[in-house]
Amino acid sequence: MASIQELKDFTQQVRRDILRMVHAVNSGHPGGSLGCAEYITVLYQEIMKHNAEKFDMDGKDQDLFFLSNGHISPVFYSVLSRSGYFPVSELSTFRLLNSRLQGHPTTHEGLEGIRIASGSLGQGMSVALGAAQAKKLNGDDRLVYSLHGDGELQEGQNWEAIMYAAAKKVDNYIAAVDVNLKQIDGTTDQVLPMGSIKAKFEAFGWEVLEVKEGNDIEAIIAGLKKAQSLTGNGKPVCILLYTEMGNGVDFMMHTHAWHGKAPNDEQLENALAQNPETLGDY
Ligand SMILES: Cc1ncc(C[n+]2csc(CCOP(=O)(O)OP(=O)(O)O)c2C)c(N)n1
Ligand SMILES: [Mg+2]
Repeated sequence: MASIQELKDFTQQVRRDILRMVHAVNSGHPGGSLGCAEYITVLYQEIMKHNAEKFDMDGKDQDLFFLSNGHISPVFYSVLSRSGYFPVSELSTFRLLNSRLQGHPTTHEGLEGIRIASGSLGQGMSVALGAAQAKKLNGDDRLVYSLHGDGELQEGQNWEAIMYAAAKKVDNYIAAVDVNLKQIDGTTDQVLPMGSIKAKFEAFGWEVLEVKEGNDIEAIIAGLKKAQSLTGNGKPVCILLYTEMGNGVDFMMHTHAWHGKAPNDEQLENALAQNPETLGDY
């Protein structure tokens, strides 16, 4: 078990990695990545039972995580590497030709920790549900986790999966939605208002809980423990995680502008000064 301070330090280094990765290639998605840094850190460092040293695609007797909003790959790659899946130095190859760290995660490069290609939004829940059902069929009592963007919920395939999960009582599954109220071109309300996401999941038969402080490590741990306690009761579980896009870098917060834009040299320097090194840069 890591201390809260250790988890905060880990997250701060993850923020640096995200910023440096996208800056180096002048492309990628820092906004959502920064917003989800605490959540993915807590999952891999505190909550999931997983084995970084012996990665295989099946993940039998391990908890599985599927990143559906694949554009936030920088945060995923950073947490995976710093959790021991692959060398941290490989973060320097982000988005380069022939790199295993493509802009959106893919499987055929064999990067340890990646079990699905994602980035074409809306598909991750369907895959996660298949994995969760496979665990049940195999008598494997570990859990499946996934993460989705709020804008991503506008993709129709999600609602087919949400309906299926409840109908088939996939209760070994915890899906989280990154509710930052923003997406590529503006607020979710400007692009396509969805009304109450909570009411919608509930209407489909899910157990829903909210983590109002989605960038607070302790609130996330409490939310995930509560979610775990709700599994096994015949219903899939949804966590609505209220985050701040661009969290931890003052000029990237409260705007959708950094959804998919890299900082320039000066902006990088400013952003890194707000997030001093904790575990060592790659
Ligand atoms: C099927 C599909 N349509 C469109 C896109 C382009 N796209 C990439 S990210 C994004 C916005 C997603 O919003 P959200 O899930 O809220 O992510 P956030 O901006 O909060 O990181 C869109 C439309 C895509 N990747 N896949
Ligand atoms: Mg969003």
